[in-house]
Amino acid sequence: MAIHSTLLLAFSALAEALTARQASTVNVDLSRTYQTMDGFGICESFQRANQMRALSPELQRYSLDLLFNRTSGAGFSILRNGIGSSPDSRSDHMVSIAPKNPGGPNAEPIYVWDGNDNSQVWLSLEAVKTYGVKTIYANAWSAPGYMKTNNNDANGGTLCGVSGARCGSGDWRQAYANYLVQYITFYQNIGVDITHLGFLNEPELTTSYASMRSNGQQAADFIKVLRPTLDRANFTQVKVTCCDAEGWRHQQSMMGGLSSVSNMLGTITAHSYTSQPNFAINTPHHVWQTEAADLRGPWATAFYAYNGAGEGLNWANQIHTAITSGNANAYLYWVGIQGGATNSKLVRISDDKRSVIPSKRFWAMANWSRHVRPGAVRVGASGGPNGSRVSAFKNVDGRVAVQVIQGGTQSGTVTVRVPGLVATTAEAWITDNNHDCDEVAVTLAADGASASAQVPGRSMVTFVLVPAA
Ligand SMILES: *C1O[C@H](CO)[C@@H](O)[C@H](O)[C@H]1NC(C)=O
Ligand SMILES: *[C@@H]1O[C@H](CO)[C@@H](O)[C@H](O)[C@H]1NC(C)=O
Ligand SMILES: *[C@@H]1O[C@H](CO)[C@@H](O)[C@H](O)[C@H]1NC(C)=O
Ligand SMILES: *[C@@H]1O[C@H](CO)[C@@H](O)[C@H](O)[C@H]1NC(C)=O
Repeated sequence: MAIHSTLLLAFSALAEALTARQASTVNVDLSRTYQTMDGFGICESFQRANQMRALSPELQRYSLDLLFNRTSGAGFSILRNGIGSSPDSRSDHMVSIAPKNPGGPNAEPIYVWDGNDNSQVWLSLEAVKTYGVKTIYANAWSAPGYMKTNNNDANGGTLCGVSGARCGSGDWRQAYANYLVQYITFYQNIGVDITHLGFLNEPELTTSYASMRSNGQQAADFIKVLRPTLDRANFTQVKVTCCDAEGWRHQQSMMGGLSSVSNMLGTITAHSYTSQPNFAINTPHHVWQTEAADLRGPWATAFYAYNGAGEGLNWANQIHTAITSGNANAYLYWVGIQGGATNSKLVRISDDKRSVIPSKRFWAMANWSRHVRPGAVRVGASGGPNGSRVSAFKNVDGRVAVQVIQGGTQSGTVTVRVPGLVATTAEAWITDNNHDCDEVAVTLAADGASASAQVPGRSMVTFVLVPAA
């Protein structure tokens, strides 16, 4: 009996070993094209950029490299900044550029620009000037309190003047549009071009911090004023975003109300908290997943332990879903770098502020961001090892990047085939429990149309096939 079960165990271990090492092929179809990517990014609003800036010069540079460097970090291509609405800078408040009510919507506004904007000016200048980031998304969580029905930039309330929001002080839509244009003018003056402008954040939610309610129709009522105001100020290239809803489904529900201003809209934006980006929002515009995070923590650094909410493999898969099922053109995590014990950020500043610790979530996202550059077109990809998910992109420079996320335990040789491509070099990069975007051995076939590398279980491997220049 004892011998029998030992034999059985040995046999099943052998069978597992046999199935666990299998060769497989990923077939890439360059003629099947999907969305064009705008990039990957993070946010350092609510004074998080101040935390980065307070680090020692060495850690500051290390942090900036982690976020924006394409060879040593994630090479993020989108920075989302917060446009302040608060009357003060207490706690983590973002102070408004017009903190005082000038007396009414038609009174001359009293702008106060400190040139710092909670260190977001510093961060934006580094991103743009040092690392060549081209996409800066400025996003307001609320209008200043005096422009709203509740006379407070926090606790919900609605912009005075949109449907169903009448205020004794009048219609503040034009004043709010002027205010947003003034904010991006301050940035233009220091050499930072804001490319995307949002005026709402999670508008279905009332919170104790900056928040403003809006439905789709009310958002349209404001966009009708904002778009021409931007155009008159020569900001014709700046794209108006809407609406950073808390979940993908809620954003879909706002699309009907926005239909009358579709030609004034630039980019549709939504978060992943109350519903996942696992279907395509019905719109002709680009769609960005602008905020996702495991908000509860506790701080996790593993790529794979038990598929916990903060683990790298989990996030590699979430990004895959947003891009391949949600048709997202961009993917942003909530915070890039800050202190504290939750997974609301990708990289943690230690409590003694003497170290900066990237999680595997960070490296998983780096895997996407480094190789899927702005302008890359998603192309057909199928096959791959059992248990894996695959995707492929053709970059503007001709490089083909193929992601193999092996969520299962099977290990083996994976061959990526790209008929029609003649690559002269190939690279492969692995992220797993033991690697952070490390280069692995890869074999390029003589015809330049396929490359092979080992893909271990519970890993993400990115293949890059580089055609002749
Ligand atoms: C993804 O990140 C990991 C680090 O965790 C790294 O080893 C791997 O090479 C990266 N993959 C790509 C495609 O960059
Ligand atoms: C990015 O990192 C590499 C490697 O550490 C370094 O050589 C390069 O100067 C960095 N790039 C920038 C723009 O700082
Ligand atoms: C916008 O550009 C036009 C043409 O270059 C110029 O005449 C006008 O003064 C500009 N307006 C503003 C507000 O900068
Ligand atoms: C794929 O993996 C699943 C479990 O992960 C297993 O049940 C199935 O037999 C495997 N298929 C092949 C073809 O290996």
